[in-house]
Amino acid sequence: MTGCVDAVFEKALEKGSRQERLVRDEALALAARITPDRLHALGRAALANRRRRFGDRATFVFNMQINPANICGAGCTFCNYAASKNDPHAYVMREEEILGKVAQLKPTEAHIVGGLNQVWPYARNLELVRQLRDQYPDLHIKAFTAVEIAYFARTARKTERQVLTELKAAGVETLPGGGAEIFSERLYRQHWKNKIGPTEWVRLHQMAHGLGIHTNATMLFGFGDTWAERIEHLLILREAQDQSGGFVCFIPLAFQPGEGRFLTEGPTPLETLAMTAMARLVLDNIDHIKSYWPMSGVETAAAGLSWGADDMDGTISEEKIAHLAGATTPKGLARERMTETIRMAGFTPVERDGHFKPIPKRAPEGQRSTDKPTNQKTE
Ligand code: V47
Ligand code: SF4
Repeated sequence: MTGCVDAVFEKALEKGSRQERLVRDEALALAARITPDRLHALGRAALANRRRRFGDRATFVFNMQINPANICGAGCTFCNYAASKNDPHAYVMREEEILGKVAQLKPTEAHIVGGLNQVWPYARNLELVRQLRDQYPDLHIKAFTAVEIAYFARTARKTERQVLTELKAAGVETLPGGGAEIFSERLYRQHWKNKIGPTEWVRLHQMAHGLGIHTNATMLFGFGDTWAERIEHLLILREAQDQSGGFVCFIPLAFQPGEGRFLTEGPTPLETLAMTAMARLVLDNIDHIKSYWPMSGVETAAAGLSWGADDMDGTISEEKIAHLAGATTPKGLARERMTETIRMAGFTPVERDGHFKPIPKRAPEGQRSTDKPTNQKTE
């Protein structure tokens, strides 16, 4: 029996390293048994696959996360970010504060998500997007999870299609991948039953793709999920992508246990690396895999580049979701620290825009006399 599983595992690695599609049994065989030898083999196959696609380049974006308010009553068991109105860690940002931070940082991308609340209802969020677009025509606005889109539609008495269309017209270019959690009805009932579940999440992303809005996809793991459920998530996503084609990037999110909750530990670094490698091998039709450092840790995220990831997300500036759940990583990384981290991992750092396109290297301050585009290559 073991020999048979090993043969399927070997075949899966061979096909995966060549960017060929794994059949279901091969995908499941990747996670059938975790041993040191298998872990190394997974990493090697995923590295070969990402090298075929990206060589030794690893991208990052100069971005900031904007979370207008953390008030939310959905009660997802894993979330430490959400607060009730009177909680000590509840906060509500004002428009001027948000616009001021953008003016100060001038990021390439703004990643905007918040809680489900009426302090920042749909109309206010829509207006924020309009103002950002108006003041920063080049800013890439990646905003609102499928969970928020569903909530906006319900509370503003509009269809989800209307909400997506209006947001796009106002300036939203892509949707982030949050709220997917893990595509398991078992875990949905246990952990986030007050918001949309897997089927609705996929439906809304496919609706966005139909409207020309590209999206990301996440998977939360390490909070009581099984390896089989993780692989199932990847297979569902792969099938959805075959149908609608608008997923740009997949981001595995390592669970942060926070304090006094149902688990005391999140996934180990090796588990996170194995998950990254499996995503690279199974998701043959999604180009980018992110190593998300606020949740995995900077070193594990950098190692993830050798386990199939090609992107480190961004400099972020002020991460809140992982940090309110006890993450000990920095809240943001300076550009220099990001490029240094990528170099230390053996890759060539490339700064990108919100669509994963390399952007020309900026000349240092004081040397921008011409301000004209140059033919200078990115690293
Ligand atoms: O949906 C909540 C997760 C997500 C915890 O699209 C937690 O580029 C770990 O989706 N431990 C929001 N995870 C973050 C997100 C994201 C992040 C970076 C980039 C992109 C992108 C998307 O964070 C939520 C939920 O799944 N989350 N609590 C926790 N304790
Ligand atoms: Fe609210 Fe999102 Fe936290 Fe769930 S994960 S409680 S929807 S902020």
